[in-house]
Amino acid sequence: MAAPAKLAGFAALLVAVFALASFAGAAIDPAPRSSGEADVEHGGEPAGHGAPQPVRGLAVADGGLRLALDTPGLPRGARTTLRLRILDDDGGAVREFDVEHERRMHLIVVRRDLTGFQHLHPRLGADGTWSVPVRLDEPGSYRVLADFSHDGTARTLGADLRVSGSAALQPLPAPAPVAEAGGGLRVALDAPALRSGREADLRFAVTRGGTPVTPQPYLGARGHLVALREGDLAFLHVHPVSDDGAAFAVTFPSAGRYRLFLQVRVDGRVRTAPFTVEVPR
Ligand SMILES: [Cu+2]
Repeated sequence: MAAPAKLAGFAALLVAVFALASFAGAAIDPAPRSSGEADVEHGGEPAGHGAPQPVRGLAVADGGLRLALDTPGLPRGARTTLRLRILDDDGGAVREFDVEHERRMHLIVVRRDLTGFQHLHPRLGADGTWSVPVRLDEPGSYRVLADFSHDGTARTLGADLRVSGSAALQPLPAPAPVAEAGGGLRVALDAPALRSGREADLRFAVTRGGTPVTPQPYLGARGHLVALREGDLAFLHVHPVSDDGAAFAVTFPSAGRYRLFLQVRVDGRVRTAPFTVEVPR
């Protein structure tokens, strides 16, 4: 009589153990399953040369390197320090990084609903630990994207970071051709004829009070663009296509919505203009 109940209990326990293992696996699995478009072979051709990978940042480990956050979570609303390391196959911290866009590491922190975007530049300690002050005001699950180049290969590894509390997740704002960047700055986006799988030129124009503003150099250019896909926060390869830094080439790998974060420096301060774009089939 008790057998089925026992079996059911055992099954429930198994499920619980499996769920726990899966959770731990998601957090520390050194070899996560690549999915679809992220699963691009590096082969002998380093990314960043030749055909760029269409998306990056979906995997916590790739190409023999792993992103290890010091802690899986951070406290809410407090100035704290985010620490991470890039580990090699032997578990040792990588200390040699190439300079890209004037920095050896670009760190994007953004909540899963694409709010709370931050672009940070951590400092590398002698032991291979990167650290940067950060403050996360809203609870929820965040994505940490570490963008760097090692041995001539550009990589973006991603890991989840949680801030405890009940998160009021926001819907993605509707697509709009103009965004406020703060400080009275408006940025207009000209994105003609977007098609999935096709490279698009995105052109930005910054104005204040209707007058064109020329941004100051920031990270070796007049602007910096980060493009993330709604749904999985895939990190798109973006490169500037004009000397004035007002245009970027992006290939949207699939139909759907993306969030663009254009960053410009004006009056010595970096401002961020966020845009939603919808890419048709
Ligand atoms: Cu950066």
